[in-house]
Amino acid sequence: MRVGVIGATGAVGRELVEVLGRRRFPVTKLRLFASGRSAGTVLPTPFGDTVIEEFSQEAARDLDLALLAVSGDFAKKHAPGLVAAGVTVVDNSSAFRLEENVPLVVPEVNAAAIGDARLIANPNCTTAILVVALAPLHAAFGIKRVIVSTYQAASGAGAEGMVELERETRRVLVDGAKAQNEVFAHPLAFNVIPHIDSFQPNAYTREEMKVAWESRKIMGLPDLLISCTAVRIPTMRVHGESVTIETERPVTAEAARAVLRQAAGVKVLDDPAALLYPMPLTATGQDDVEAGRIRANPVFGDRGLDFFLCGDQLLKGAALNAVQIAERVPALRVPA
Ligand code: 2RA
Repeated sequence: MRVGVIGATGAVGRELVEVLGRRRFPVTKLRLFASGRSAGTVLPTPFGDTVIEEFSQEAARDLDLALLAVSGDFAKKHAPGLVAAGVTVVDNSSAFRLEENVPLVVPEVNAAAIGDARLIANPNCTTAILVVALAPLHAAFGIKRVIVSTYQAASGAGAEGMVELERETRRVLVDGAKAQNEVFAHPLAFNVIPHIDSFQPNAYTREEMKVAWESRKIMGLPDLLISCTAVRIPTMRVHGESVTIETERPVTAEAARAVLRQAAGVKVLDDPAALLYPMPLTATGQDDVEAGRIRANPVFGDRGLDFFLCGDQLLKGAALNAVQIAERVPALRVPA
């Protein structure tokens, strides 16, 4: 299969190339596209050294699969043209996620939604990490309401965010200087920032609303009551999420643990006596979303649960989920 990664030099683009190799995606030719600035650079990949090309629709139209790790504006401009040329597109941006005729997919939850679509949207990282745990709990206990508070890593702001966190941490520790911010709204080193993406008229941020809008679409629950507070913290690449749910049917921590142990894409790490719970340090580089600190929430009697999730923002939150989607596209299936 001729596979193109568009936005190959970004944090998600680089991870896409690694994931394609690691999952032995049937690539006959890998092409890497980026802006003119990077064109001509040779990148080592699991498929051999590959020269970065400047993107144009003309150059990319003979691909079978295009994995887009670009801005929403770029995706809006170019994805329809690629699809019209017969390319299957998996888009990481928010451009098409809420469009009715574009499936928004987390394969563990709604792979069937892919159908015969040639343009498929990959959800926001925070949403993808959340729904792999919410969906099996909903199937088992019925979810009435969800309250989420996030602890989001610098990687959510791309490679520039990661570079800024590292540089500013050094600046403070090594140079004894004040941190300076360009990518984030405030210095992130030694800080937490309750502000990700733009503020909306309802006083939530767009990141917080994405969690609500996208979870409802993926889970097929348009009326799900869900509220999110999204916070950036000074970690590198794993998003943590503190989740409270109210359920339709009685739930216990033990029953929820049993459900999550069986859930695809989830790894239960929940033994406080052994100091075992989800953490960015253990979830980094892992495909599964870690779930732990599972406990009954007394506010909701026997119908409430608290738990904590950690998922690698660049993997399940982005590149891994995109490749898992591509693996499920019927038109791209390689005959056994
Ligand atoms: C963030 N969720 O963490 C966003 C990235 N898609 O900033």
